[in-house]
Amino acid sequence: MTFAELKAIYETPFFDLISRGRASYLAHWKENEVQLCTLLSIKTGGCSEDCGYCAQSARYNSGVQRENLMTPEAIEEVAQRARANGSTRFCMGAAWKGVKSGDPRFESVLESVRRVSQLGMEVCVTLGQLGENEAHELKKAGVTAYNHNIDTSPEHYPNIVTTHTFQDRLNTIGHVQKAGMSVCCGGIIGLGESEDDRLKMLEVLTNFDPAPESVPINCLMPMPGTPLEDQPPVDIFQLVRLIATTRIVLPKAKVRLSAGRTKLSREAQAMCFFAGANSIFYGEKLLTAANPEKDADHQLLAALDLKPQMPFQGEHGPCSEEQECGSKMACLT
Ligand code: SAM
Ligand code: DTB
Ligand code: SF4
Repeated sequence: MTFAELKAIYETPFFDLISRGRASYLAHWKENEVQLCTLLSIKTGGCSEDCGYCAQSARYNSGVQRENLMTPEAIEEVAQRARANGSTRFCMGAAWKGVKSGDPRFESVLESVRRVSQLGMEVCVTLGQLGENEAHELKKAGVTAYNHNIDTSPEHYPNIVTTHTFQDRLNTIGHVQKAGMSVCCGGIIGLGESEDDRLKMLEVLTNFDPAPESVPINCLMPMPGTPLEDQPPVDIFQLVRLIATTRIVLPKAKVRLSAGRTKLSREAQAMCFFAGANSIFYGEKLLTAANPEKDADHQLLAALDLKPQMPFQGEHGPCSEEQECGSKMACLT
């Protein structure tokens, strides 16, 4: 899609826009289901990159302590608990610029992926840059989706990150697509960008081939010590507009209401779900930043008559055919 087309949708009168978002959601998804995803930071802090929003960059005094890569055993334990708590997707994040085949740390991540994929949840990883080989190895180990955000528009990106380029991000996404993994790619709002920048980001996402399977929309969590620590909060109606626009132009994607929910009221989150968001990160912690309490999320979903997506039946293994829901896993229904 073009920027002009996206802008025309985004500028639709607010209530018409969210009604269109809801209609697009209902046409493509089972009514009133929200996917719960658990996020685990398997390697925290000490990252070489200078992403201006990130508490895990070694360049900023954010108070985040550098930790070693978690063992496959420890990761598997957390994944088992996540499944027991109703998560159907387990996402492992590492504070790395990227990974290289043959590196023992990458081999260890592959082993973790093999173990988690046996549990019957969708397996997502976000490890930074990948080449073709690394992408193939991850796919072979059982990764469902690779998360690699473009974060903002190509124009604004160099104001936020200087240690790698927007094109580097696209190259990794190309390798992920070529290896046959689903792409989870979205961005952050609240980085000092304009609303046009957000639509330019969406323009890039709508031109991916194949389309992204999941689009996380993060609101900046301003992390102490980072260059963006004093950014003002995002306007809720701008967030809802962006979610509705994303739902309309990428109707089959999971639109994930990601970082920043601790700053949103229940009413604000309800509006995001109405506009088309159908997935959240679930559990008290994101990677290093706070997330709502589990009980609060259960209460919110119950109050809105939203059901967590049904768990997958691990023992039946991956489904050979892509289902309407976009997942490649066998589900209970
Ligand atoms: N190092 C890998 C990378 O950069 O792709 C994986 C981890 S990185 C923390 C994953 C994503 O988290 C980033 O692309 C960004 O969208 C999001 N993120 C990081 N810090 C954030 C913050 N303070 N607020 C909102 N989103 C954030
Ligand atoms: C994504 O888009 N958001 C998640 C996940 N993908 C890896 C990460 C959010 C991180 C928020 C900041 C933190 O916890 O440090
Ligand atoms: Fe490193 Fe990823 Fe944080 Fe950037 S966003 S500093 S690459 S962990």
